[in-house]
Amino acid sequence: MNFPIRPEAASEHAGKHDALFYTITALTIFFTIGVYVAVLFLALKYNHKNKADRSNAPHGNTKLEIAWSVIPLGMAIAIFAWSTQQFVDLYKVPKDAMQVFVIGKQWMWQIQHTNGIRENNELHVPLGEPVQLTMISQDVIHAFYIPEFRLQWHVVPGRYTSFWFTPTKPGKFHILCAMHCGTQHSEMGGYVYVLPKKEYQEWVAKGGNRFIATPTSMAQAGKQLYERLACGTCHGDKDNERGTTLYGLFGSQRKLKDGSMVVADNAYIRDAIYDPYRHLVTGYDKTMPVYEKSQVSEEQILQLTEYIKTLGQAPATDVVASPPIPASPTPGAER
Ligand code: HEC
Ligand SMILES: [Cu+2]
Repeated sequence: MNFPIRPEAASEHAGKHDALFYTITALTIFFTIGVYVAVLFLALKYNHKNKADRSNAPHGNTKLEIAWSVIPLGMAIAIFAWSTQQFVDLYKVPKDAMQVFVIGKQWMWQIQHTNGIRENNELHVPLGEPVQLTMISQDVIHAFYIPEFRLQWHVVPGRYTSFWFTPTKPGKFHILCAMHCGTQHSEMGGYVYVLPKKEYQEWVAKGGNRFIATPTSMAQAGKQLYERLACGTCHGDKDNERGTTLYGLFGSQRKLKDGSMVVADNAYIRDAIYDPYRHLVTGYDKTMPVYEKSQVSEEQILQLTEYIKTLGQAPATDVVASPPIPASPTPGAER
């Protein structure tokens, strides 16, 4: 029987989400029917025209009252625990999740893969592999919504948001914007294409939709930008008086001037470029230039970040100013 109450379920999360949804719905229907049947039955039975036996009416029943308090309470707590667990799962991103970046703007979704492939309003992903989206908006608040995956997340200006999924069915699924974002909000959508692994690799090999056989990877694009903007005049192999070294920066703990510690993640690096004085590194002053969005776009920030991620340890000798970038890994291919 095909009676679609909800869209097709096409991600690992969707199956779990549906189980919760149907359980809550079934419980609600069960109790609603139970209550209404009882109301109707009693209303008819004790209608004033009926000669029902009204002697010995019960006054209070402690056991019954405890039961109808404790059982629903237990059920509510169980549903709370179950849904909390699903919510927490959304924050447990698998370590090997493929990284994809999404920029929302009025009125389209720009998608960038680490290997340099770009798509607009389309997202190609391999079947059965975890994918993490890191998203930001260039203008107003949007929300990235894939109904078949049962996932929706806000995409806001000024900060990254993120969610992940594992597609469980090949096919074409909707991408919608779920936040009213202006005149053409309703047209801000597209499709996720879930391809079996081999087809996905072929898609990557032919350079995505635009047939660019060797797209410049995000890290390579970031490196070119880093050189063009001369970030290296201050950031070298070691901390120096002009700036800190960016080697080994990503994921490390940074000690700030105000004494606090933060982890250098995507957001930290974005701030460091757009709003550097918000968190000055201890020992440094307000000397890093503030870059405007007209100089470095959100997309370029992501590319610079990908480049900085490739900067592992500083080279042993200080001859090499900027290290060669390893050939861009094909997402999905290394597994
Ligand atoms: C005029 C020198 C100068 C230039 C040019 C410069 N920076 Fe900086 N940068 C600094 C200084 C000084 C700091 C440390 C103080 C601070 O946190 O702002 C810093 C901090 C940073 C940090 C945080 C590093 C840490 O150790 O936690 C990042 C990331 C960064 N810069 C990236 C860049 C990028 C990318 C560029 C090029 C677009 C750039 N910088 C250009 C001087 C510079
Ligand atoms: Cu939108």
